[in-house]
Amino acid sequence: MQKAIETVAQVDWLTWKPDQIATLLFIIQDNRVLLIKKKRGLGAGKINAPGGKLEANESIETCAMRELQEEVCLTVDKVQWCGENLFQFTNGHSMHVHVFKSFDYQGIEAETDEAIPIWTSLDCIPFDLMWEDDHLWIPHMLNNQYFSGYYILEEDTLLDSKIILLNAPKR
Ligand code: 8OG
Repeated sequence: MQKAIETVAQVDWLTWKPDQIATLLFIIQDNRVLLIKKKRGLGAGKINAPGGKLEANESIETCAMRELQEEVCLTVDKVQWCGENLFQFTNGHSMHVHVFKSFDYQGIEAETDEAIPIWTSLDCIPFDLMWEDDHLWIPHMLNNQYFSGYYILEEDTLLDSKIILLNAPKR
């Protein structure tokens, strides 16, 4: 019988192909970051950053900007790539999430069917209400360290992780 995947080392990440590509976008201004309470989709009920799945014929940057607009009604002109998270779930699902940030935005944030916007002090990010892996990589993003993170999750439970800091952004 094939051994169930429980550790990052069991996956051949060089040939790994995600089922889905998605993005997250952190808007940072005046020592605060814009988070959301997600109302639906994967991770509903959790606090996260705006983001979502890549659509056909869309760049990851466009996806990040579109999801921000759809979820909290804000517009940004450009985004900076910060890192990537490669999630392998034990049920076979896999997702490659590109993380971006932006320091500028236009508009006034508003609640939508998808999310409630929450401006949060950078000192008080509520990691206990977020995905279990977030406390491992969000500090690198806030310290301007590019990263590649590899994770094994059993539904919401993080089984194993490895984070590699990069010398340069991949995008
Ligand atoms: O389209 P939908 O909102 O369902 O896409 C899922 C979103 O959830 C997408 O933005 C990526 C994000 N996401 C995961 N896993 C994790 C995680 O472990 N941490 C964070 N912060 N976001 C995650 O799919």
